[in-house]
Amino acid sequence: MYSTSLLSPAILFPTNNPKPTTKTRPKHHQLRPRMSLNHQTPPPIVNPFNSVAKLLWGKSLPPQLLISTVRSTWSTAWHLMMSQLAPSDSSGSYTRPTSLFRANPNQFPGEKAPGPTALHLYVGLPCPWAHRTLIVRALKGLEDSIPVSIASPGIDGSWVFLDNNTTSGNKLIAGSDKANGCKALREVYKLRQGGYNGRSTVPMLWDGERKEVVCNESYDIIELFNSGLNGLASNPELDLSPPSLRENIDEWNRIIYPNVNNGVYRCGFAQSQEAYDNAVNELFSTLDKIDDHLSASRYLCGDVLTLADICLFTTLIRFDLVYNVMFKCTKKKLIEYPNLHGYMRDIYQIPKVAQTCNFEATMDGYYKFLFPLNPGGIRPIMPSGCEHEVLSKPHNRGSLSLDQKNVQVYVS
Ligand SMILES: N[C@@H](CCC(=O)N[C@@H](CS)C(=O)NCC(=O)O)C(=O)O
Repeated sequence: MYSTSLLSPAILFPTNNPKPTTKTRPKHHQLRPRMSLNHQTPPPIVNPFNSVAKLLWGKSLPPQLLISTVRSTWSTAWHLMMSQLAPSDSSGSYTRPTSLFRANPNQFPGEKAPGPTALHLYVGLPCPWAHRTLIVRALKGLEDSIPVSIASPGIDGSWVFLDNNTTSGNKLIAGSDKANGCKALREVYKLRQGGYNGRSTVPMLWDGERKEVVCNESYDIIELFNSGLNGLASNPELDLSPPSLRENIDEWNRIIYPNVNNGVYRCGFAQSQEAYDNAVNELFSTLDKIDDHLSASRYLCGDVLTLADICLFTTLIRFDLVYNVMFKCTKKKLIEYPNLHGYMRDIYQIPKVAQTCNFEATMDGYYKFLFPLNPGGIRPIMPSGCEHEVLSKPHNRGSLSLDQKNVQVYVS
């Protein structure tokens, strides 16, 4: 929509390199055998902006008026695009839209229980909220009963499906809509009775029998997967939200959701310095506290992995990969937190969890498709600390468990 070439360094800093002549050509070029009598040196690529810039202001910087005009045009365009991408309040703080379709773990009692494959899960791999549902689905052994379609970000940032149906071992990759054959997620939302014209977000749980959106709120979906569909699960004994810990889990969620899960978005989507300062300070003071807590506790609620850990994990695993750089969560890298990093590796190494992580898709999703935050679309190199090999290193957190067990997750 907006040409970023207006701001390209070529315009701001036009180069004045002499065109190569026969004299300046490197020797190996002169000696290259001629392939054809008609062979001609290809004409140098002329950037018309460079020529105009050279004509207008030569070697100096563009006139101040031009810079300030481009700057205020870009800033207006940026605010306009951000207001669509990330609605904010009057202070410039990001306010996440609420999800419209809610569910509860008792949604499908007795006779209402869906048959296998009546439910279908829609996700996108970069999305931390969708990632929660993939992990709980895997740990509960719901993969066969609840198939998944994986969307990828389209050019306008909305979720679309790809034609290909290739697989990559047991690694999850984006593909087509296996339930409804739609080209875009918004078309699936519209299939429901009464249609829909709100935001088409992932994760989304679809009921193929009723042709209805069951839920598009990640926490509701993971609660439902944890305890509301045990008849379909191959690992029904696993309880990631046992009644004895429920209060403790809620307490952690009340801290983690605003300051960490949504906190990184509050940093990245802030539209004023004040909004960013508040968000970033709250984020890092919360991470400091959690790191401290994890020095003596294997998981957030003690020795048992819970839904609160899954929710924290999907933000932590993206931290150094994207949030640290792109969302300006720069005070520290996650790898600098010894307890948090070990804790993240501990969860990453639980069987089936690593397969739900696709780092390339995650980096692409943020750096290439959140246009207003990275207009050049350049994807930085993967930080070495985020490689699978590093995440697979021993975490030694078993010693923090009272019973010294490895982990109380039994994967079928
Ligand atoms: N509160 C929702 C948030 C979901 C959400 O924001 N998903 C993003 C991807 S990370 C999305 O699909 N955005 C598309 C849009 O807003 O149009 C949840 O936890 O499920």
